[in-house]
Amino acid sequence: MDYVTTVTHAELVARLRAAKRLFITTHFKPDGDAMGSVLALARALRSLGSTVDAVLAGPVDRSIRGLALDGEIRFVDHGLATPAADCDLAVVLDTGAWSQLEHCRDWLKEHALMVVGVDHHARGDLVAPMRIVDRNCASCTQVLVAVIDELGVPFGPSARVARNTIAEALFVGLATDTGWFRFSGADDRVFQLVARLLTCGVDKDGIYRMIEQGDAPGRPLLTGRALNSLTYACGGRVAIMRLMRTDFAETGTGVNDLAGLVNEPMSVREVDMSVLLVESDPKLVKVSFRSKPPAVPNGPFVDVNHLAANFDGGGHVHAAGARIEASMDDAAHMVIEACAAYLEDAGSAG
Ligand SMILES: [Mn+2]
Repeated sequence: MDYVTTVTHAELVARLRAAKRLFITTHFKPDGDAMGSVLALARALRSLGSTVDAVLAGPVDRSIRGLALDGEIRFVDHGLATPAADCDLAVVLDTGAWSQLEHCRDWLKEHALMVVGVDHHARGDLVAPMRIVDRNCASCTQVLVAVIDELGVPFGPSARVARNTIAEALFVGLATDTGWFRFSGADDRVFQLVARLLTCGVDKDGIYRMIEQGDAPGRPLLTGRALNSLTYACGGRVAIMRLMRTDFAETGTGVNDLAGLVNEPMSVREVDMSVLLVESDPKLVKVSFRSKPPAVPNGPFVDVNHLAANFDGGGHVHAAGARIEASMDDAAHMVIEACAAYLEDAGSAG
């Protein structure tokens, strides 16, 4: 079966309304959209009187942790995070991939009829038999807008700036998944939604400062290490950076300090895509792929979702990730080979 919508908004909302004790989660290592999605739906359902266990699993960047008020989110850094025994509905947001849901995968498989999903990714597994998937949305929070509207919950107060609202959570997902409205997914509908959210009192300047200007002191040092490792492949079209475990140790940083670092070489004119290789252990490398949108409307671009699939990874056309079980040198070699093969195919096809 394809990874597509299986229910109407009304049907999904009927399930949400009927539930008394909900479990809401998202992909391991949540980003701004995952966090914003969980927060937005949890706030909406709590405002209707439901009990919500909102769970984020794995490392969460410190820049977005501050979006949640005390007690709003259950952060589970390691191990399992499953619903309580009396849970009557589980909601999975911003992913449909079993590989990203290890913290509750077994529970979800055993209770499939109690699982609903909302997502905007192109690919996914059948985690949630009842799901809304809209790959034309720039963020999962954008998909949730119609769901929360159907629930009848207002996004926030109008005519005054307010923090910790549904509008703020929706805005964060939209802003972070579009690179603050620069990526190709930021179309006219996105800007119309932004206008609506600003009308609901979203403090965009305060959120920008919190999310984008909240780095730890070690982050510029880690960026320096990454840039120092920069090499180019495929005639300069592919930028590749490497970070070893020692780079984190010596700069006092961790995987929570990596947000956006892969984009650094995108400022170079010739670069079409950027790759960041991070040594996780001596035989495991985590890879982030990013690509630029076309230089001209409908022009060619690198589909990194397709590239990442070479390594059992995936994501979006301009942002994807994968894990390679190999040493850093071997992983780098494999990635360069895959990029070269892809660009050669694309060149001959075009
Ligand atoms: Mn997303």
